[in-house]
Amino acid sequence: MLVQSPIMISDTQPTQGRLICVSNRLPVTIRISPDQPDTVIPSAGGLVTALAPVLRARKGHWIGWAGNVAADADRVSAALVEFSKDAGFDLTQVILPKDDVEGFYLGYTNRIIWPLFHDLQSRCNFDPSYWEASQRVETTFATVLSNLVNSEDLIWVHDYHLLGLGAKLQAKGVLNRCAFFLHIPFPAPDIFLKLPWRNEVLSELLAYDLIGFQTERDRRNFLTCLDEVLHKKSTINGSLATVPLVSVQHNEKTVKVGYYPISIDYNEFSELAALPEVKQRAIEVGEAMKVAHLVISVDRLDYTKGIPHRIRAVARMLELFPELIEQIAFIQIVVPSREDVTEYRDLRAEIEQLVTKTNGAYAKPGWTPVHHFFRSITREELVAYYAAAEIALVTPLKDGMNLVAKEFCASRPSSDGVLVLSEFAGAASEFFEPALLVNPYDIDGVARALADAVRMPPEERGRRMGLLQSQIRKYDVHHWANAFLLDAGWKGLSTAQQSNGSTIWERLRRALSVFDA
Ligand code: ADQ
Repeated sequence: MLVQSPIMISDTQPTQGRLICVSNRLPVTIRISPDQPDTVIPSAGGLVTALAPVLRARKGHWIGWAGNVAADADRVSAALVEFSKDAGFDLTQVILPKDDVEGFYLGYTNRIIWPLFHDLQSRCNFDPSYWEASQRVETTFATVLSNLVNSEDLIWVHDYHLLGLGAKLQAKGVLNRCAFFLHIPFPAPDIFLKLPWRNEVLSELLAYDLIGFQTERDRRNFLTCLDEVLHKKSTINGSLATVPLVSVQHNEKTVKVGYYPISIDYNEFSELAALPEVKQRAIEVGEAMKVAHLVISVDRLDYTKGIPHRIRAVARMLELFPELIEQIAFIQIVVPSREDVTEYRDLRAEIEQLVTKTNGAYAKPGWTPVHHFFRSITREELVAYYAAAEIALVTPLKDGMNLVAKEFCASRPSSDGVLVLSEFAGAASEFFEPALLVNPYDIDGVARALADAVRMPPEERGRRMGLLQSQIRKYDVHHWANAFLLDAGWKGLSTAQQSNGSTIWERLRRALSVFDA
């Protein structure tokens, strides 16, 4: 369900076009079946929660591929029109031929950009046909957009699938204000330089008016690559780390480059955690586990999330700290993802083997150390698990942000609990003081951090969790959307939203990581 947000829209909105969001996938899934009515299932992620009210207020538009085969295009369009009436904004599908879906989605995005941008270049396959498919798909997106934008509309492109869309739009004569946000990390130059199309990708990115990254580190990597590959320098006054927005001159225009750590709808999670049925479910989960210390991890099935490393660390903890045997249990919840990609099927098998091996070595009658669920669960159930656990183990090998770290903190029934966090998650740039930071490749280090989390005195846990919660409550997903839209020159924000988008000083303070509890 699309969730109404508390964002207020100003009564006196300046004249301005629509907000057009573009992402690879639409924020809905359409089930087409021969003998049942077609159904539209909205995604319930933070991005939709943040953007839906802004889109609704401006009769906005969301453009993307629906995930269906081209033959179902007419039925998909009809379902989207019907859905748009209730959603309050329009949705338009981009129809992609099967060959392009394979070359673009399975090839370009899954075998080139995703692994490369997560520092896993050995998993890349730089097949030129994948790049060619990406160019065709971006051009198809640009054609759809060029047929529906008005000159005053702001176009906001999301994520690594569509790095070059801004340039394809320009080539079609679409001269609208156009902004881009990268949800995943941007790699350091020695990794990015492996990309055979590095010049093209960087030049095409400069077609956007605003480019947003998750963290200052990602932006620094991008600016260094620009300098090394295209010999383009940014204009900054002061130290890069403390300047929220820098400029790059390109083709007589100014491109703004900023960083905007994405977040969650804090209130949605904390309110769910306060529901009597969710509290009851959390108690049931806790009682069923029959241990003093419950540890939780929640991930999409992905090799960047470090799930095998993490299970090895749990096994190592039991080896190094045998006093924790029968005292601690670890729940790993994995949501199936990209099951059409071989690597993901192999990863699932590897995880299942490691779980079996660990349980085989340590389980005792009435106690199992590792519980592994391979399925998607409802938001309520997820919050109940977060609330039941004492420690969250969030150890991706690399991650743009990692929303699970924030969801765990927002779902705590009180200011208690410990976040053990990978230093390679974007969230670590915000939480390096109150979280226990670990190197996910350091199995002994993660094992010791878990034992430290168990032994941490209650006052210390309360202090740290209090800091985490106040930070996430203040800089929620609405703050993220407002800050980005403000820098993108979007005039449809109310005064309250603009100040929620934060002043330069507030963002500076945040960049310097001064926490206020
Ligand atoms: P993801 O790689 O998908 O996102 P993440 O930020 O952790 O990673 O978000 C995963 C989402 O899936 C969370 O909201 C979580 O609750 C949900 N989820 C996971 N397992 C689930 C399960 N079994 N059942 C139900 N829900 C489950 C990309 C980037 C991240 C970045 C986000 C947002 O890779 O780095 O934080 O985009 O920008």
